[in-house]
Amino acid sequence: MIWNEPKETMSRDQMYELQSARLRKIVDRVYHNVPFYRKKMQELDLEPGDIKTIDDITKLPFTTKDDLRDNYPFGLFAVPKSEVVRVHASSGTTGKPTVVAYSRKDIDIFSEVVTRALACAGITKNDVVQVAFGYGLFTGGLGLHYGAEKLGAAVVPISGGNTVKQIQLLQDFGSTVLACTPSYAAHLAESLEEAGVDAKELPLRVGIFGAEPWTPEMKKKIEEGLGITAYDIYGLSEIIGPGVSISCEHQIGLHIAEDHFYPEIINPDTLERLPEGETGELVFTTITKEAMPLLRYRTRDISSLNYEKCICGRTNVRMSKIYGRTDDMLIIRGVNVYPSQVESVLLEIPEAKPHYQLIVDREGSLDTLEVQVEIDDKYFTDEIAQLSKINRKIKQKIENNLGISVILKLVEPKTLKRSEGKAKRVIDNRKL
Ligand code: DLL
Repeated sequence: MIWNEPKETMSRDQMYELQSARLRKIVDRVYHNVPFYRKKMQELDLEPGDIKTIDDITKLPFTTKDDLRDNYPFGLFAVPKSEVVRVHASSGTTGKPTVVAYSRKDIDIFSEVVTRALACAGITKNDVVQVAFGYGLFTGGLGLHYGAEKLGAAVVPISGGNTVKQIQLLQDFGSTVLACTPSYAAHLAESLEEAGVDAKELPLRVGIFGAEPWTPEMKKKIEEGLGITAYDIYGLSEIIGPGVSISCEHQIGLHIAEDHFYPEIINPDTLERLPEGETGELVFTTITKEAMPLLRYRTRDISSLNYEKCICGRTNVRMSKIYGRTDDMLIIRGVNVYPSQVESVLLEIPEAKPHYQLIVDREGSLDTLEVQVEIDDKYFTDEIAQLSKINRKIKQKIENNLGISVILKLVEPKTLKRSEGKAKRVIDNRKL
């Protein structure tokens, strides 16, 4: 179902007009209300009047996560603090968290875009939505919560973790929708099996998964394990949270709520804007945000854009599934490696579980990559010869895919730490 037909099926010309009008307004607001942006624009010799259509967006300055940190906590607010009704924050691995703020209207838009996303995944007021994203400063829990409520569905706000309880509620409440990170969904599928519960017997039918990269192979595995159809929901706190985009039933890219979040793809090195279809760094401008609008925010996520009308009837631009982040990419002995490549390989090997960890180190001047992989219970044995054979097989497949040699370490079933939220796949000891 299309929740907001006028906004999700408007012609490209109408969208152009709408985005242009909204951009003019937001640029004027940040210029007058946010000293950081006024300074940046003045440095570029720009005035609000120079921005006439959405095409003029390329004249505007970029915003980075460092800019948010430098203005911690409230330096980028475009409204008085009294207009702020909620804040969220992302923890970040180093230093201070980044803070984002919402006015009442921002919160309404947040709910609206999540509602659109859930409707896009075929969810209706008759569904029971188990929200297993974390509630708190993270935007996942509350974001899905209010979107599902607005849709009229019954929300089960269990938050992340507590797997035994998750399983109990899936059974007792008959949840039809599960919302969580894909890594936690994979863990739940396994836990159900261990508990002797046949997931296919449960009323569960749809998964809303996101907040971290996951491969198409992982999607298939989770769909089979839980007996559901999985949808890919994308978003980031700086822009609003979940609901920036979602895949539809045709699963060819994720529809962006572009009447609120204007996307661009740039070359991360030259910062040049790339044409439709090319892969690069995704950049968003929040064209309706009140409390903390951001101009050309560099997400570090790698994607591409497709403006063709979708078979589902939506005209909103689609972004391709996120392959990884520019800062996820490891450079090992000069070769670019993404954790998702390892995931794809492991999911094709029956002896391996998709639970893995990459440990990067440096011996002398040489980088090393250790891949720790959990062996499937069914293949676990005390026989060293058998284990070495499996080890060689996995090592070779990974090396063929990555194009570099790796140290492969098989670990016993269930020894790698399971994530309840975003999985941490890489430990890079070179930075220590
Ligand atoms: O992860 C918001 C969210 C919550 C999205 C629940 C989806 C579901 P942050 O914590 O700020 O916000 O992290 C944002 O997570 O820049 C991506 O790198 C990654 N990410 C989010 N969704 C996806 C996805 C939330 N569907 C960062 N696929 C983003 C791949 C994703 N990566």
